Amino acid sequence: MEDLRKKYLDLIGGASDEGALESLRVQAVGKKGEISLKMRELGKMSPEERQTAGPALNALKDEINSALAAKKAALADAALDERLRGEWLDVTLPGRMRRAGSIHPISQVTEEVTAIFADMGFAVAEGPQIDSDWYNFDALNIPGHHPARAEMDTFYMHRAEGDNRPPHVLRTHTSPVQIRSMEKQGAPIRVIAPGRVYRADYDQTHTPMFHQVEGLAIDRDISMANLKWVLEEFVKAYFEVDDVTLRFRASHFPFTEPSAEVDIQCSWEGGVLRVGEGDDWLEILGSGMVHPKVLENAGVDPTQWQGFAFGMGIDRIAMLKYGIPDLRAFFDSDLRWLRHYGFASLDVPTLHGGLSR
Ligand code: 2U9
Repeated sequence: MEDLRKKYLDLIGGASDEGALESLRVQAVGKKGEISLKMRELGKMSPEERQTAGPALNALKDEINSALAAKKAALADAALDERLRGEWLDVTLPGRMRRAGSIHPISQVTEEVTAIFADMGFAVAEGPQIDSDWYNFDALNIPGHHPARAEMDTFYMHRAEGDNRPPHVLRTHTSPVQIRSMEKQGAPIRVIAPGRVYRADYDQTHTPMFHQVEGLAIDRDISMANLKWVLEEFVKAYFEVDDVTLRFRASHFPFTEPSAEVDIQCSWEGGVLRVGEGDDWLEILGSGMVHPKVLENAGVDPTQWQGFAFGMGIDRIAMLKYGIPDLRAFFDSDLRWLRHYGFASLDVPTLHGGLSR
């Protein structure tokens, strides 16, 4: 009996799963199990023998049943432990960051500029990026022989042999948009024309495609004084300063007379640009009174109307405001650059703390 006890307790202790335990149960205490057979043999025993063997067999049966139940519970615990180990979750891990998209700095600056001029009554005009050489050059008082045509590194559209339609170009400035606006609505007019322009040039400060915003204000008695006020208001609003001095330097453009390049007062200290303080100058735009020939070319009578025009590079003023040193950062599609300047999240950077060169 003791052999039987040891045999089954050992087997139960070594069982590796519930299936093995069930076979052992059948083998030991099942109807035809070893212990049950032994119990049947009780009938053949003498009353004395039966008196000791009976209770001993019952006790053995109970002990084996308890061992089976205990082992079953232990196996279930082990299985649960194993599952928990596999499904372990570290709730202290940082979450998976999702990168948020954001508006491109050129689009953002275009919107800023548009909003500032809208406050001063300028509507937004748009036009084709491929235009005839009339709209891009001749109407703006830049005739075929004019050096400005060569200087602008113009992209010409391909023309098939024998196609004698006038040449078309990728616009080199947004000025043709304003010629079309004047043709359409006549004077008086107050518009800005932001958009893409193209010149065959590529280095640290030039890309073959860049963005301009030009402005035009035509009325009976618009003067350079109005130009000065509008540009001062623009520079203060755009660079978020209370005061700024502008310097008008005499210049020459075929489409304006007189013409002036405009510098803004600034300081460069420790590589940081501050607009509206210091005694340095930063050239940011060109301007002038619209040439009478240009008005005439756009169907506006220059004996009745006059006004100013100006132009500036959006990419350039974006670089200055947000401290981006290389124009190519905008277009090389390397998002790390844009992220570095604060444009790859939904954060909108500001001038606080100055700008780095
Ligand atoms: C019309 C008449 C006149 C627009 C003007 C400039 C001066 C100018 C440059 C600034 C930097 C181009 O992007 S840039 O390289 N522009 O200096 N633009 S006056 O004059 C016009 C425009 C339209 C009908």
